[in-house]
Amino acid sequence: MPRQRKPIPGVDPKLLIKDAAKLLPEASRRFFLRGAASLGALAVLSGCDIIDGDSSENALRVISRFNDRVQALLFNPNTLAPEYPESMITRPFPFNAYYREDEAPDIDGDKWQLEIGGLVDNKKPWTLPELYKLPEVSQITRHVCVEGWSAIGSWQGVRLSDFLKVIGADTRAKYVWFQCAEGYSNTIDMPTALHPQTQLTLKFDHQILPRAYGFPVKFRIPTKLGFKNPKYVTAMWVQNNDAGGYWENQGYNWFSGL
Ligand SMILES: Nc1nc2c(c(=O)[nH]1)N[C@H]1C(S)=C(S)[C@@H](COP(=O)(O)O)O[C@H]1N2
Ligand SMILES: [Mo]
Repeated sequence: MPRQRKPIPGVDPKLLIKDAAKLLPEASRRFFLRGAASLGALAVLSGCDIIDGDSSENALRVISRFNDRVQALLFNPNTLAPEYPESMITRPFPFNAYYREDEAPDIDGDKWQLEIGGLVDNKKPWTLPELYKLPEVSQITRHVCVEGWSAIGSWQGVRLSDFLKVIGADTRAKYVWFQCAEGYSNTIDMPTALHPQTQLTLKFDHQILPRAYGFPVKFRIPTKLGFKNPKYVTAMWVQNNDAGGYWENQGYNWFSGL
């Protein structure tokens, strides 16, 4: 069961909506921001008026549901999410999950392995020391959560497109599916998996990923909403069927991003 959240003090709904709008496809984003990023503009975009005046969470739900098919068509695999200077990193970076922080998976990194399955040549599982040896990339990007907050974080790890090459993944497959230690899961489309900023993440702010943010491995997908960024990942499958995910199965749209 998802937790009930209180409105977050100090979150400016207008700014949050602007951040979320950056995840919309180019054309609708322009329209949206021209309309002063207002809830009114959202109501027009979504063609409905379920939005109550000051609930940014509802607004984000609408963005999340906003016409899956149109989003998929407009997704530009070369559009980069904005990157920020170190001085803008949100500290402390928020923890979020469908449970409390002290209930987060506490994984033994020595025993953990990343299981690989589906349409790949090499299904050998990966240990942490093996993953730490792969070439590292870094990003400082904004994470936008449908529950009504956004924050800028710093993540390091392996570019997912490089990792898919290393394991001999068939990148003609349609989806990549992630399974997490506590039962969370989600699916992304292959163009998103191959996006240059999509990252198999091993570190936060150049330190080994803390438990709160997904130790030992999360996937950072800055072109997508927060719930498409799985933490505590235990398995990755390359496949042609859409396995959905935790939030997707509760009515959030599947695409949720650029
Ligand atoms: N395994 C797992 N991954 C998850 C979640 C979760 O509950 N379990 N929550 C998602 C949501 S809704 C958000 S906003 C981000 C929060 O990541 P953070 O704790 O690093 O801020 O993780 C996403 N990935
Ligand atoms: Mo989220």
